[in-house]
Amino acid sequence: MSKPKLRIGMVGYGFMGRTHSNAFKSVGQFFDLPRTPELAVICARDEGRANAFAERWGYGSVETDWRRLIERDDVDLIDIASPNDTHKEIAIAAAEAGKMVMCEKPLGRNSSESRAMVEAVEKAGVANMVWYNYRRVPAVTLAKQLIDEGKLGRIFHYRAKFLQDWTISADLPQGGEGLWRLDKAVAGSGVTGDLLAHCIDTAMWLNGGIDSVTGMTETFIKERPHTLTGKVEKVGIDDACAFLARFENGSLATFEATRYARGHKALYTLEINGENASIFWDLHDLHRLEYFDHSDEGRVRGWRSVHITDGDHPYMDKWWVPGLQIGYEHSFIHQAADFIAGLNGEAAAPTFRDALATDMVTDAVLKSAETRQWEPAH
Ligand code: SOE
Repeated sequence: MSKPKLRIGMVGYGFMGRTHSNAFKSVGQFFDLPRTPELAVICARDEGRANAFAERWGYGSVETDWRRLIERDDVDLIDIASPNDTHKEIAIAAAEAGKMVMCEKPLGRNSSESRAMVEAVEKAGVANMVWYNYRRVPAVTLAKQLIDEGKLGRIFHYRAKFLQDWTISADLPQGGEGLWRLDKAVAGSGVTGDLLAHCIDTAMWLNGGIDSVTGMTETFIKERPHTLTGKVEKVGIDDACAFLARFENGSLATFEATRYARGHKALYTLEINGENASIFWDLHDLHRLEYFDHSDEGRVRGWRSVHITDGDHPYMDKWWVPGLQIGYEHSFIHQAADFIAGLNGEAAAPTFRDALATDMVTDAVLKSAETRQWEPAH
């Protein structure tokens, strides 16, 4: 008997529209799922480009107005991969129309937007999820398993950073396609919502809730031409942010993100130090987990670099043969797989409510950068 379809209505065809489309297109080839995803509709304002995207990825049809997309009864799931200022309105309308909703991170531009989105999906009782994809890099999922099994023992330290260098040029404009992340009105914030949100999502998944934070931010380039208005305008986003955090389990943390770390493109690293063991992971080497186990025999004790390619590593039995690694795009495929599997059982995380918790931490970090005080993070 053929499985029921899961008809996807994708909003947005940028970088994230591509990662999400690829996930839904590939997932059924590798995972046994209760429903078969179908790329039903791509929705974007530019009809010509939307048609070209539909042709390339195999979408059945095109809409240029997301309201029309939501009205369609041949779509089950609305996936929001458009800029941050569109998330709230689309997600709430989709939930009210009874659609499942997936949303690119961060959920809202701030926690009050996110809270309204949480209320809408919970009131409607529709399945929902936010694309914090790094949880589903197999090495990171393995870190979660090791921590949950108690292998690290009591955790003392969590350390994360996400470094980039793509906005150093003062000539780079803000706003418009590809550059909306520099426009506060669209993005909500700079590196705090864009990069630290990833670090915080992973951190709270691995190490539990964050109690309080104190942070500092800087905007190195104060004015930039705006692509849409043509005028030189004040830059409202944070170019760099560093913060300290106390977790509810008593561990201490440092977090840093910047787009001004010359030479680094997407250096997301995390390190966790426990009583019995430590873990280190680096996105630039994402198929490895560095692991130090203090219970090893002293003469051979040291950091091991575990190549995460074996069938007993998370997700890896679905891919190739031991020794052959996978990459960035697979984290989205795993997320799509878990979402679809969760439709027939326990809902997969992070839900909108989980992502609201992340936005509450980013709000607290930005607030503390202004107040110069410690701020509660929940
Ligand atoms: C920014 O450059 C960005 O694309 C983020 O928006 C993504 O969420 C991150 O995964 C990679 O960097």
